[in-house]
Amino acid sequence: MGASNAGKSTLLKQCKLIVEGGISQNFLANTQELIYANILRTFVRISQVASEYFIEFKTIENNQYSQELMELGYLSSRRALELYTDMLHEKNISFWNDPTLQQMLTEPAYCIIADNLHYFFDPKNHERIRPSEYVHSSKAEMEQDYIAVSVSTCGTTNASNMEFNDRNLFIHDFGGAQLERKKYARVIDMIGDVSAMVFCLSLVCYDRQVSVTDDMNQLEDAMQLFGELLLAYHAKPWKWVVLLTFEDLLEQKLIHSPFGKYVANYTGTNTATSVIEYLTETLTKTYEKFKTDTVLQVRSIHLLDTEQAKSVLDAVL
Ligand SMILES: Nc1nc2c(ncn2[C@@H]2O[C@H](COP(=O)(O)OP(=O)(O)OP(=O)(O)O)[C@@H](O)[C@H]2O)c(=O)[nH]1
Ligand SMILES: [Mg+2]
Repeated sequence: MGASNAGKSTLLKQCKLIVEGGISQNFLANTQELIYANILRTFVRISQVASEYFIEFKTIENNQYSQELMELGYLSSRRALELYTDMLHEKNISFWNDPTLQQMLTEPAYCIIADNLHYFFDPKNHERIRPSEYVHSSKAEMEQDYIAVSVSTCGTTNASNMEFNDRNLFIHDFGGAQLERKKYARVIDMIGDVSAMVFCLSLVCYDRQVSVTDDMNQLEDAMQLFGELLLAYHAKPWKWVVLLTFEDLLEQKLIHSPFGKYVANYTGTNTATSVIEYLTETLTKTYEKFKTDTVLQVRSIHLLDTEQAKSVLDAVL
């Protein structure tokens, strides 16, 4: 469980990859269109924000491209695949590298989440994902792409019959959006026996508001959700684990978005170690208000790294 964009579905996908030793072709089949849909939808959103705030990109070409993007409006992933050509990919690389776009990503007020685009436009990947090259990707590369694409979860999705260390795993991945949370109590009642609750909390959400229309801070919202879950379920014999996700992006983010600017009572230094320590302490204090018989496990993680996800599975089981 956890708030939106905290990495819950990513963890579930990593579990599948680890436990089943690979991702089946069925699941991989949609990955390419989802990559293009993730890129284009994010770029449409960036273009809309730029237009709203009268922001100019650095080159005439990128300004023109931004206008074209706005004309696309909402895109299904199938449509994104149809539209996406090698030439469009070139435009996208240039758009991604525009200093104005990069600056916009660091501006919390714009509410733009483009975390997985760092992966797709990484020099290791950006040539490989162009349409004419994609077929040459290895299965391992496609599996990593499958892990990195983003699809917001509606309701819960279940992954059943995963055999791990001779145990049958049944993992429930909950949607983190506010609307989805209303369904939690009913679904948890239906699940019955639960052995562990893994709560994902994004380390890079601290400077974002929940949505354009809700100015609540995302970290505050996630902490509140954690408290509410403990209040409702502390009597259950579950093992509680918190994963502080996006560890790979925290250090870089702190440079332009100091943690203390968004978290009023924070007195630590502006370093990843100190922020992780602070969050661990705060979560532990909340946990200890409700549970004193067990210790809360908190660990920071880069969830796109399969080896790190493996260590979580070992800890939870
Ligand atoms: N760089 C980086 N990206 C991550 C990490 N964890 C998740 N992501 C990316 O973040 C995006 C959102 O992750 P999801 O797992 O879909 O988030 P979720 O918690 O399931 O969100 P909802 O379904 O909306 O509740 C995906 O594109 C992931 O690839 C991480 O540790 N580092
Ligand atoms: Mg999800």
